[in-house]
Amino acid sequence: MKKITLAIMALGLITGLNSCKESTKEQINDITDDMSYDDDGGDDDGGHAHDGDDHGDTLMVGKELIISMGSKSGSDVSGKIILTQGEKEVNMVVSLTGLTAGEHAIHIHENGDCTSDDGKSAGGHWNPTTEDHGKWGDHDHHMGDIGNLVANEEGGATLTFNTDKWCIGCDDDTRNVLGKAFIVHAAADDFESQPSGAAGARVACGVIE
Ligand SMILES: [Cu+2]
Repeated sequence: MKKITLAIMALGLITGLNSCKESTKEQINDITDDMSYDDDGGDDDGGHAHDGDDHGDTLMVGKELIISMGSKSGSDVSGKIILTQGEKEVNMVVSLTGLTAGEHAIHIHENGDCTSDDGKSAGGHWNPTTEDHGKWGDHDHHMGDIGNLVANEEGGATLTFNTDKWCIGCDDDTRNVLGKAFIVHAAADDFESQPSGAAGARVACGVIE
């Protein structure tokens, strides 16, 4: 954990002045440890909060969305996802119940539409940069390729995820998650099968609004 944090901080220092792209971090099933990933802290006090970035718009820092996840495909899954816009990153906290034990893919899909019983009204993966499906952080992945969460024996799952590749309501369509939908699947994402990781039925859906 320490090495990872240091590596991320070093990377942030190297790339921080001209790009925010590489500081994405991921945590699985580990909410309380969130602060250890904060690459804003410590020695990074150069004050380049917004003046150095090239995103071309103002982020709505502090904006919070609480997305209610509804069951799909006859599942018992329910819960919520909280999105918060930070100064650089969007923070996502997922809490779900009613899952089968084990791994389940979670993605952002392109349509903010959860009306169909099978969740397919949400369309395919949100992929504004037209890359192949893959694992977050690898060379190719969709902007909606969050990954897998793990449900315990009681069917509960939590996930915390932070990224500066998203924004809530900014003008950049390749980053703005508003109007899309979260989908949780019956099975795990294999990070290889195209176009969506062979993750099976859609067991929960929630519109990001
Ligand atoms: Cu999906």
